[in-house]
Amino acid sequence: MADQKNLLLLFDRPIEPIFVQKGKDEVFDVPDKFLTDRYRPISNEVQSRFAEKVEQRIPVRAITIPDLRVPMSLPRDVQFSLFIPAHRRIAGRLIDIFMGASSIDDLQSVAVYARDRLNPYLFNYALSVALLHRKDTRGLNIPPLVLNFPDKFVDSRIFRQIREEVFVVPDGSRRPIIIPSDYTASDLDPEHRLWYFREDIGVNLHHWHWHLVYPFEACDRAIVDKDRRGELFYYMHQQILARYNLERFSNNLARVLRFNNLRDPIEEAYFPKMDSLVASRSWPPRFKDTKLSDLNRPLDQIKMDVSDLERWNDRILNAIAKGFVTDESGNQVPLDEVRGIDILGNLIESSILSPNRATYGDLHNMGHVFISYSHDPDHRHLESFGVMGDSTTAMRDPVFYRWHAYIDDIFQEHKTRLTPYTLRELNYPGVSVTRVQVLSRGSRSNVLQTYWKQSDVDLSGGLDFVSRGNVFARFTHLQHTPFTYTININNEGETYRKGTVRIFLGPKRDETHKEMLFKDQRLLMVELDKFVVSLSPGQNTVRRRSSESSVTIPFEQTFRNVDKNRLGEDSPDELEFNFCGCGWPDHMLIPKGLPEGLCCELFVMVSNYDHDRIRQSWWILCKDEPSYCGLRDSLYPDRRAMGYPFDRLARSGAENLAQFLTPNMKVVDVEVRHEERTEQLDYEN
Ligand code: CUO
Repeated sequence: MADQKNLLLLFDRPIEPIFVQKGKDEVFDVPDKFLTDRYRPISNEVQSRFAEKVEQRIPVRAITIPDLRVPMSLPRDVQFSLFIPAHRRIAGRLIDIFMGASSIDDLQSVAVYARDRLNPYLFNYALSVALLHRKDTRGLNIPPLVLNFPDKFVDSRIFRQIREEVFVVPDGSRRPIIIPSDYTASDLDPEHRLWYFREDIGVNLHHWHWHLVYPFEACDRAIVDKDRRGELFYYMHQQILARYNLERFSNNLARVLRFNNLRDPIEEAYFPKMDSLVASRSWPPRFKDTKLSDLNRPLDQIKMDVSDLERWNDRILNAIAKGFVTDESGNQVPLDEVRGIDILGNLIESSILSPNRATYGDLHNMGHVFISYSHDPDHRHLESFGVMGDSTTAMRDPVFYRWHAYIDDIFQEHKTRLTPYTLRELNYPGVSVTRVQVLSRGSRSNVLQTYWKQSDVDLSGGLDFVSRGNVFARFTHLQHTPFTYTININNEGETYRKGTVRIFLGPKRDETHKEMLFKDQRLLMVELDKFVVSLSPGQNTVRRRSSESSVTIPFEQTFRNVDKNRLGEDSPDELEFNFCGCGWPDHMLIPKGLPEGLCCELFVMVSNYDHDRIRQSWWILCKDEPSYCGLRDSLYPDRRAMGYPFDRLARSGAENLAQFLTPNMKVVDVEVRHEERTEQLDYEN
């Protein structure tokens, strides 16, 4: 029987033919009839040439291959985008084919056959989704995309240097290639101050991974239909915005402006400076003040007007105002406190779970498409889409945040209509938080520190047609000093009680240095952690390390390599690694501070676990509750609305955070100080 781990080798060096050495020392024994027309006539020569030097040959059974005409209709050398409806349908068909293979053996055969015939991005996406959702491949770690498609993450200039290093210097003596840390614009562009957030490899990997775990379209509805996935779409993106806005404050920029008038020129320009290795073309830029135009791109089967977006928007807002959406059969589906946000998430994104795509359309996805084609709306220049057209690259562009601020605003239209939480709902009688402190190594209490750090990522799995061996790229990213929360909680009862500790960080003042009102601040509260505690009667001291956060995954997990950093094979840990593998990168947990300190408020709440608990049909082991990513095959592990207690407006009389507090909550002032230093790596490292 085929080893499921060999499937991961199919991701390796995506443009090199399938029979070329994969991984460290392995080669697929490809049946002759599986070879493409170019290589079949010379199969003996090419196969033996690459098989000679390797240790392990992987047998591939020659089975009857399902009909691949639909996936093959996408050329191999074009960009692939899930936002484009025609591409989604193609991907859905391919996912279906991979899901339908009756065994690992068959899946390997189909994938080996398909690999050199399909668009490499499409192949990577569909196989990743299938491996994440098949029962028999649950333990596999999908390699982070940067390892196989580094061209989607870094400055294209480094590839020439890498080729030289790999060609000239033997493996073992190679030096890491430095990725410039600040290369897409100059300081003339104020938006460029946020380069370290928008262009962070870990941030973009998080977004890629999230959309992999939560596809919005597949022929098999079960792949899409996950517990509260619409709400999670809203919440995860809302949190990205909150984080981005906090970063803007620490860069003396105002909150991001919604892109709500689709006829307005987009002031922000973006020049990605990346080349697609598959399409052999540069990612197109967007110039300042570009406007959206009606789209007519027959090749992508898109003919749509800006007014279509506006119409969908109006219908959605209308539904929110009325408090219900109308499904395809004409039934009214209420947008209530419990299900409303989830329905809206699926409707606005939109996913196939939308109650009525014909009426409410495909607003968020097509917004990405309109923006990403704004430079060539009728394809007269034969240009592909810009970075906004791909969830892997979209977060690099300042307009991503403007678009999502607009999308979030629609969600907030619904949220602000909900009845504010009452004192009774918020309080946990008999439980009070008496003191909160954070301590970071080498700092005063309640001071957090950020600085720059260099790290390496091995790009060898993404470099086609170069010699073997490792080749590292060295990049600079934000980092914070690890810290610990100490929370004193008083349980006035006489028995043990359980509580959910919810920790958020938000700005103390707005961009004009005014103290914030609750209605504004709640949108900027960044979730840092959420965990369950057992409280014995009397005083309890809870200590929690920042690295334990339910929001983040450690650096090694974000950048994990197929061969390295594996947990125990087939252990429950490994089974959940992929879901736990989806998470905000730990190095971006805390926003970059200011040299003089960015004034923030740290909010801690202990809510009654009896009201939060979800009864899972079976318990899955994940390091913690993954706040932004959910749990595989399980319910979201918190009954409360995502973002609770900041997801609604405050009760009347609570104008600011201090007035909002109940005894089971506490706020402390925290400063984030940024030190302008870079923790360098030695060349030997
Ligand atoms: Cu994640 Cu717009 O959804 O990019």
